[in-house]
Amino acid sequence: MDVSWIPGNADGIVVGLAGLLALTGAWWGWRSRRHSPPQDRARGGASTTTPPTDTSAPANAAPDTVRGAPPAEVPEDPSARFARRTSRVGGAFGSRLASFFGRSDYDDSAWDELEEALLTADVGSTMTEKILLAVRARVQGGESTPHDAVREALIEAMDPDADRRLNVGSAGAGDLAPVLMVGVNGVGKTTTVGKLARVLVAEGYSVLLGAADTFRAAAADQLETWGTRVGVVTVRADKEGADPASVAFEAAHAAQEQGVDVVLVDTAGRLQNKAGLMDQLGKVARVVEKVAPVRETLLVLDATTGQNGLVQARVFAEAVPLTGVVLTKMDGTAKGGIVLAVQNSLGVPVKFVGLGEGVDDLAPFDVEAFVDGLLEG
Ligand SMILES: Nc1nc2c(ncn2[C@@H]2O[C@H](COP(=O)(O)OP(=O)(O)O)[C@@H](O)[C@H]2O)c(=O)[nH]1
Ligand SMILES: [Mg+2]
Repeated sequence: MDVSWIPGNADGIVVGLAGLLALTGAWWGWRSRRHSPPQDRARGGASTTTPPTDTSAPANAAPDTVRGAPPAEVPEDPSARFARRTSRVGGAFGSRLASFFGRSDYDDSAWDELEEALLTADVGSTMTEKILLAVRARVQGGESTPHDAVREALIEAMDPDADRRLNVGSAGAGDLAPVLMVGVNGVGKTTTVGKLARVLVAEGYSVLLGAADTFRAAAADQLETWGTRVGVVTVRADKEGADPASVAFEAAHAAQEQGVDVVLVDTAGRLQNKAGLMDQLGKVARVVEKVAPVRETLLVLDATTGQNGLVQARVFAEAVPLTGVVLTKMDGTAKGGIVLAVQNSLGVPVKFVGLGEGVDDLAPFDVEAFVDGLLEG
């Protein structure tokens, strides 16, 4: 999938969505005549929500929504999202840097100022050291201005050549790509599943959600509400405390049977200890693999937790092989430097950033745009 965001301009999206609506309606109509109801297919305590042709509104949905119906709203224009992104991530870091750039003399106190700005932004000590060395060499060697030197050093430190595309194949190919969303409780996994489903649907992918956080019924309700909002089916357990792995399997299995492109599996983060975490996530991944190879395991991290989030991140990285990071709540922190620390520590790229609680508040991570946002403050 190309994560250069939703292609085309707003007009194109409107026309595209109208076409998609018509096609999806026809396809589901054909499917529902051809297949047994999803409840009949569900096994092991998991059930599938009513497909989009059912017009009965779920209890937890807004009154004007139809369960599983294609999205009624048109996604936000990518350029508007981009503007919000760059205006939200700079903040305090940007103003500290502005003071550094405005100096007339680049003596020791200048380098201390830059070091403090980087450390306060959660860049982490290792990366701060590297960036300082690179900036000093460029400025003292007369190669570039302090502004350009910092910009270049930040871009370099963010691994600009890393592949940040989501590995989910082509839209409409029906070659199932399972994506697991992992991370501790409250970081934004369920919200990210919803937003990501929205992006994929807008790009023409067929998507199914799996509610493998079975600790609380409310967790599955929350995911199902997102499914309704973005127009995709959710497979969930009938009861609280069901086996997360069996729900994950049911979701992948239903997606495979229905020729769906991507199954997004939401998992629980309420795990008492590392052994329990490894055991449960490992099991979820293994059962999904029985249906199709897991293409992405995305670790969701709350950017506002700063360096503490890195400790959690390492535990997850030991439990399952990660393929990317989603940094949420970047709208609520001036510590954008955490992106560098996370990548450096885990060795996997940040693929998306969360910029709010809204349906369009997920942006693909773009190194240059991000660094410019940081520098603008
Ligand atoms: N401001 C902000 N809030 C977010 C973002 N992502 C998630 N949240 C909020 O964080 C809270 C926890 O999210 P949830 O998806 O339930 O986390 P989970 O426990 O990991 O599934 C909810 O109130 C979300 O609305 C984000 O990017 N920005
Ligand atoms: Mg959740």
